[in-house]
Amino acid sequence: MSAMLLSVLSVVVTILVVEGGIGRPRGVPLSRAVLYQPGEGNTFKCLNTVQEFPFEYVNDDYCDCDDGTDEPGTAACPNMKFFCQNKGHVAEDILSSRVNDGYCDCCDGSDEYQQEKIQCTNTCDELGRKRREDLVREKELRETGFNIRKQYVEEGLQNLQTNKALAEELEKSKEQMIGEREDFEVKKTEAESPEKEAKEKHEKAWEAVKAERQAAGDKLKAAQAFQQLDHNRDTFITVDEMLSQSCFDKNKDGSVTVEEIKEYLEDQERSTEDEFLEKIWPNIKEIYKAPVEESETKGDEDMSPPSATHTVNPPSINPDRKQVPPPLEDVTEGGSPDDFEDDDDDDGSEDDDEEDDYNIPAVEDKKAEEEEEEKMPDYDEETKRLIEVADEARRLYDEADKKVKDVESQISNAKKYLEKDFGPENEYAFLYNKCFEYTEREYTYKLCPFDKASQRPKSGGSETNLGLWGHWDGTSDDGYSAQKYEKGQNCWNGPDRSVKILLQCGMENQLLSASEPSRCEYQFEFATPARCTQPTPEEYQMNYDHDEL
Ligand code: MAN
Repeated sequence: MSAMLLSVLSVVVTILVVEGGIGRPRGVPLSRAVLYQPGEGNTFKCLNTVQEFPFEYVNDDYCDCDDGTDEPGTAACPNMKFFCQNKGHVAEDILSSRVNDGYCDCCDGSDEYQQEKIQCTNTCDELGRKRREDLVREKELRETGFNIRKQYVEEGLQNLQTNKALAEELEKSKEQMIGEREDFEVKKTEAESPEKEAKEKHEKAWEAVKAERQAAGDKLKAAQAFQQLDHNRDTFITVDEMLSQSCFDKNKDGSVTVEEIKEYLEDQERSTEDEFLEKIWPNIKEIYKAPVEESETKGDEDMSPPSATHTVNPPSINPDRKQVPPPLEDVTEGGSPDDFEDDDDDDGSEDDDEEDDYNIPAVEDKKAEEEEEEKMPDYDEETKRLIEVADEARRLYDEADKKVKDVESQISNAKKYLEKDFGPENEYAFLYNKCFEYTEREYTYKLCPFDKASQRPKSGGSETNLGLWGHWDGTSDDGYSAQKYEKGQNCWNGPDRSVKILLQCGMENQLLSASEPSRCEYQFEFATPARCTQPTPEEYQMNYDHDEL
């Protein structure tokens, strides 16, 4: 260091702050003042090296010590700290490069002591006052929150015990209910067996009646067909008579040939009625079309009566008339023919039938009647009684089964509750089964703690699942400071949606914010009294004159 510089500095620089009886150079906190006392021969020993300089070198604006400790109050040594006492507010260390840089960094302005550059106003009292007010508010908030948290802890514990006891109790009643259900099941089986037997008997009888009716109907059709084909009424059906019926054009070449007819006629020239019914009708019944039907299909313009060669309708038979055979007598073993009595007024009156042909409502009535005929008749009284008994047994069984299922679901809910980690003192249990919403510009976000998180567009539309409860996700020393909801709806070309919830102390449970820092990875801020810890006196001591940092 030059002699001239030394002489200037010896006058100007080593400004000592004197406090509590111990002097200390500028920029040194009280706690380190003792390290800056002049040594033997008025020297300064660098704090981390063996170097030793005259004490005037301290804060002479020239970096002498390799560790920079000789310049606590200037910007001469790089990367050092300057201590602002900030009396009235909070003391702090600033980077030494900010000393005398023309900006006021310390609220007491102590970093800008070369007043020719800038004159700083001391704002520490004002800032300190504001901070004290903030701290008072924060302390109150924490105290209030903490008191609420205490209630949550109590309730959490109670709920835990209640659920435990409930689960045990429900398990017991479940056993009993299962026993009851078994009893009802036996009774049900006992009641269903005779019911099934009786119903089957009835249904079998009905099937037999239907089969019989069908056979009778078929026979009737065959007889009608015979009469329709026997144009000359000589009681035979001949190849010629059949040739005029286009339905027998087997190869569909547009003309009916003798060969085709003979195939149907079993290689005969003609057939008697008996033979027709037994052998020929089975050959043609699928393709046979009554002449009257053929003429009907030609269209409405053809209203003339069918020609004698083509269609001969025996007056005694109405082709539309479905003949219902008389009630069957004891068609199956144990059958109850009475059940199947036909209500049809089957007196064979031709007048009535002919009237029906030209009377549309009557045709509709007939249709309804036919539909009715297709329906199985009611069960007999005894079967009905057995069904009633079985219905009652089924009802009782279903009721018992529902009770078991209900109790199982209650047990599962209680267990789900017991398995959840609601915090070190169950203080978060209070939030279970509750949901909270937050609406921002585009979406309404919803959080149901320990269950799920979701997002709904404000403009309408369906809810998007952002994730299901996953785990606590705080820091290693404060694991309960955050939660993670994961495996939400997959993001197109991205991850499954997930949410991190940052918890903070608040007097109320409230979803404070929701954001999407990365696509489909959301972050919520949630305030809850459950997160409030008790304020300690140290945290809120209002002595701001301390200079420890
Ligand atoms: C939806 C929302 C958004 C998300 C996109 C991703 O619009 O879930 O939050 O970023 O999908 O495509």
